[in-house]
Amino acid sequence: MSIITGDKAFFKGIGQVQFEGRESKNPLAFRWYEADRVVAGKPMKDWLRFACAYWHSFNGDGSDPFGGRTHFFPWDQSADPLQRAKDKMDAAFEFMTKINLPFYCFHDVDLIEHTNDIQENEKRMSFITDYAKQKQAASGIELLWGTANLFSHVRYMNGAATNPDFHVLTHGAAQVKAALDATIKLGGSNYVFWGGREGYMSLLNTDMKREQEHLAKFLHVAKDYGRAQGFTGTFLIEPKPCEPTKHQYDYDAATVIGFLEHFGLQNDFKLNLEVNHATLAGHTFQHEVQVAAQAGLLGSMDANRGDYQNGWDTDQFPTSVNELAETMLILLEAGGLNKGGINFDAKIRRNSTDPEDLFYAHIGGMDTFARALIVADAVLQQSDYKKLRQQRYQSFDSGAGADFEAGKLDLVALRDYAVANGEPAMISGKQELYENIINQYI
Ligand code: XUL
Ligand code: CO
Repeated sequence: MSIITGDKAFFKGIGQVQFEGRESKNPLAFRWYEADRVVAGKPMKDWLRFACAYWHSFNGDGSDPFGGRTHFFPWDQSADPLQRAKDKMDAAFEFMTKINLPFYCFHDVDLIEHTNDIQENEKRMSFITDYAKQKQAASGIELLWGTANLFSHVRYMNGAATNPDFHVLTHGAAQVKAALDATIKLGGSNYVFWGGREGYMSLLNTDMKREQEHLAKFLHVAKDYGRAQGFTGTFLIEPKPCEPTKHQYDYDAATVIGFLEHFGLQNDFKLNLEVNHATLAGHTFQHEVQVAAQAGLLGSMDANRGDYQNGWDTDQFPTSVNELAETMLILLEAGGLNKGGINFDAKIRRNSTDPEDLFYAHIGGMDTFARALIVADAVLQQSDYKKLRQQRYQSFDSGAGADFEAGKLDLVALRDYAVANGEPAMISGKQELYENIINQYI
């Protein structure tokens, strides 16, 4: 990969970020993320498949509901929207190259500004994806997933695929078609649906059954179109319980799995799980990953964290090795993400206003995941963790317990066993021991 220097550089003075090891004092170096280091049989980069989220890193301007922009970055200065889009893409590829991020993810409107003219938008998408194709070829960076933003435009205030007005639904379809075309053109591994406004603000004005059926039909036609165009990647649904809607239909992993199976979508769709969305649903991220993994529907991850003192989606960069180590245990046992990856759906704070803050944020996130992966692998390889968990269930390994698992015992037989064997002995769950094992390897 060539390093952008001189006048053309947006991140002047920042060179290639390297792995320097645990003792390094260089804030622009990795302490744990060593792309080619082999962990559990394959290089770290293949387990983690990190991606940059275009919207937070290159569109985010620091504004919040209480104040306007605080981030004034040099790639959004041109008066011409096409030139602005190219400048932003130059900045994005410079950043990703310098920090060694192998993938990126986008919404259609992140790549290039959209108008209210569908055909003009299609032309713009074609223009900017031509440019992205060149940038990908020159850098080796790939597209992890594309998606359409069906939640920001005023027309989507009552939803897109679940809008009570069919006309609005068709505009959503036009955007999904163009975003799918773009994803296919750029060789994307996945295509994401996050239904920020696919839900309700009040049940009083909502025919929930009809809206959910519309959502399923919409996903079917999108999937059929993608497959007809030769898309072999995975379609992903990203659960979130609320925000911006009061209740989102893709509430959490279990809800989405039930929906996919009910509407016959489970063979083409998997889940893209996001840390802070899990927390908002009242779950740990580990819980969501486990639910998806055991259903064979673990697709990809959006990495971030919330704030335990408040209840909205703060999209901060991950920093807790302890929490992520628990997630990595599940990921390792599930065999990885296959075509998925770990997308930093996280933003630097409103008052983090220097270009290098974007580097610190991603270095922190990548190092935290790398360290968590190493810890989880050590726990699985070196400790009694797996053995202890397995032993908790040993009463099902033979005898009547095994007969029960094999479906050989009816309710009366179970009752008779209880009578014959009296009161069970107390067996400790040993939670503190398990918690200590994780800490022992950090
Ligand atoms: C919103 C969110 C989205 C999706 C893509 O909470 O996570 O950015 O990841 O639409
Ligand atoms: Co997300």
